[in-house]
Amino acid sequence: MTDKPATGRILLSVTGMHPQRWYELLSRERPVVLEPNGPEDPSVEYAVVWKQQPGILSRLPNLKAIFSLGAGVDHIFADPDLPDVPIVRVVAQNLTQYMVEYVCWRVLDHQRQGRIYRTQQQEKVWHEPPQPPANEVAVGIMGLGELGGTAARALTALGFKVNGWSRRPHRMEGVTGFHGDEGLTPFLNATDILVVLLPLTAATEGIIDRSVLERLRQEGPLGGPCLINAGRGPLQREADILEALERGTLKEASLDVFEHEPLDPDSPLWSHPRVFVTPHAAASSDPAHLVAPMLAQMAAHDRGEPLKNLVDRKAGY
Ligand code: NDP
Ligand code: OXD
Repeated sequence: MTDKPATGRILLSVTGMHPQRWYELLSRERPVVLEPNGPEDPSVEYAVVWKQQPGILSRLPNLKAIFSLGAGVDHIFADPDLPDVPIVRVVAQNLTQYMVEYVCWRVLDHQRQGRIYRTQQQEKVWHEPPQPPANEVAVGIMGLGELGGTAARALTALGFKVNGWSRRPHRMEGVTGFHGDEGLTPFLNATDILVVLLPLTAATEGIIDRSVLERLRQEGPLGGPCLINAGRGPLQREADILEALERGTLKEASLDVFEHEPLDPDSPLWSHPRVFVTPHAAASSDPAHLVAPMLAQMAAHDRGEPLKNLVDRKAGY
């Protein structure tokens, strides 16, 4: 007989991120393992994962739910042997706040000509380039969910014109809403700074391609459209971004995520003068903020209460 603890075990399966702090905080309330005990481990009831080892979750016959260490869950769906249990993703005030800061920082940098000033400073040039005010600049946010929706509110508060594009229709004060395939072209045509906060799904993979970049407003007040991608790297076609920068259909880009991470040292994006690179750091998951709500959800679920922030498996996010 397997000795099953009174409180079910947690399997912590993490790659590309250090598990230590998650392990320490989770184990304060429940036993945590990093590997199932044998080919089938009935003692594990919850899994907490980031890019879990493929197949590992199918070895847990008593698994009740999977918790993602991030807001995105594409890393979970990459597993071909994913068991059919609820998936909970991160929705947390501190993660949303980080993302809103990142988006506002990058939008303001593009609007206020940050790149030009950085170059001028190196060359000791005293010159004021044209500075269109926020209310003349339209920011278009692809993905109006927890992160995109909150960023939209912050940008309207800063005075920007804000457009949003989502799968289903949304009504948000101060935001012009577009949705679905038919809404994409009018949304892009009305956008000077495109902010991508979509999840990576079968429907969104590769969406930021040449055809999308060409449909952005070319005659806007910034002298050309700008792209900010903080969603997922495989949403974008990097060759198309580089080509659009060369052709001038794209003025500048701020990229936090990449088709392959870490970004290859040979990628021309690193040294492109009109690309700003950050290492998938727009909104990091902080165990100090995220572990307590995860453990609380596990306890509530054990008492028969419903799980919150569930992923829609059919939609893939
Ligand atoms: P949500 O699930 O709350 O929102 C997703 C939004 O995308 C929704 O508005 C949804 O539309 C829209 N959407 C999904 N599929 C489509 C589609 N096919 N066409 C049009 N719109 C679509 O996610 P979050 O806001 O919490 O997170 C978004 C993403 O941000 C994550 O999936 C993750 O990839 C990324 N992320 C990146 C981080 C980083 O550090 N770079 C940190 C955290 C997250 P609808 O509202 O109609 O459902
Ligand atoms: C996330 C991320 O999905 O950090 O939370 O990318």
